[in-house]
Amino acid sequence: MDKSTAEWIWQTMVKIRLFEEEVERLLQSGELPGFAHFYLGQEACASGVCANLAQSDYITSTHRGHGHCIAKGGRLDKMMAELYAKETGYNKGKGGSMHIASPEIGILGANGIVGGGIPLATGAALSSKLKKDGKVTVCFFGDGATNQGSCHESMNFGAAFQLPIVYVCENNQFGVGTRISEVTREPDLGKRAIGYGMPFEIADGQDVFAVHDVARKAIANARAGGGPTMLELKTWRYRAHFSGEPAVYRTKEEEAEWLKRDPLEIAKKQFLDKKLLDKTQMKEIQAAAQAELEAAVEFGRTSPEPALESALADVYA
Ligand SMILES: Cc1ncc(C[n+]2csc(CCOP(=O)(O)OP(=O)(O)O)c2C)c(N)n1
Repeated sequence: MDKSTAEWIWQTMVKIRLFEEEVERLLQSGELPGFAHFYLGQEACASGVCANLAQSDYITSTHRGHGHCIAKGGRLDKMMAELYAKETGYNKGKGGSMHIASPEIGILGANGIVGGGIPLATGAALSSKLKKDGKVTVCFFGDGATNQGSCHESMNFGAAFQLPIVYVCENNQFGVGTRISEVTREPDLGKRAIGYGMPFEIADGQDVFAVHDVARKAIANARAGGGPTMLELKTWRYRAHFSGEPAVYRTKEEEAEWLKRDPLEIAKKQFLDKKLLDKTQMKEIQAAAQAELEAAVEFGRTSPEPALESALADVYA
């Protein structure tokens, strides 16, 4: 990893952490409407993967999508305005947390339907193959989504037609309150790729170097015409499934074990040890991210509400 990539990754991980913590505060205080699925704890996954993408490449995301959006270059102010349901948001305030999309920068959308993004990603990759546009699609999904039919159908299709796509399963161990081991016998979800004749890698999702490494190879291979790869990133969401849910299904002991391996702490140590970043640089990056976040909140707060007459505009179904 070179210094500029390290800088970008640290900036991205910090932005995701600060954004999510702020959204949590704003929801708890009642200032933001609705609820959100926090990406806290999974920062290394989106950051390590997207560090290998160009702006023109595509991603599809999930209900837990803020981290993917930030890592693909989403602006904090337009994201925050969307959460405030304001006209200046990415979806003019009509999408909210689970539907943020920005096709101009390759974000084909978060998705409230579990497994819903996987066929969309596969279709985007098919379009790239037919148009020979050199783009790669990264499809993010959770462990729960691997048991959706759409996942099986899409991965089989992607492999059969050797599409330029990387299927990234962020295995945070739970689908709402269901432990993946209760509903799936094989703990290594990456091995499912064998059934499709697709290569796979299983990596530590808390270690951004490990994530970056497997993603770099898979994305380069897809771009070179080598077809899809499945990545399984073992990770842990710090919060409950969504804001306000009690998370009674996890033990304090396993939570404590995972918290010992915080992705930002691991990254910080490695950046310093490998002399890719120094402490002053890291502090400056953190301060800049904090300032950007504060400006984003102000933008969201003060932006206008969508006009009543626009209620049916951009609504397709
Ligand atoms: C088709 C469908 N079924 C059920 C739900 C309700 N639901 C929302 S999130 C979720 C769990 C998803 O788990 P996973 O894919 O592992 O993602 P994670 O929440 O862990 O990031 C479920 C069942 C839904 N939104 N869509």
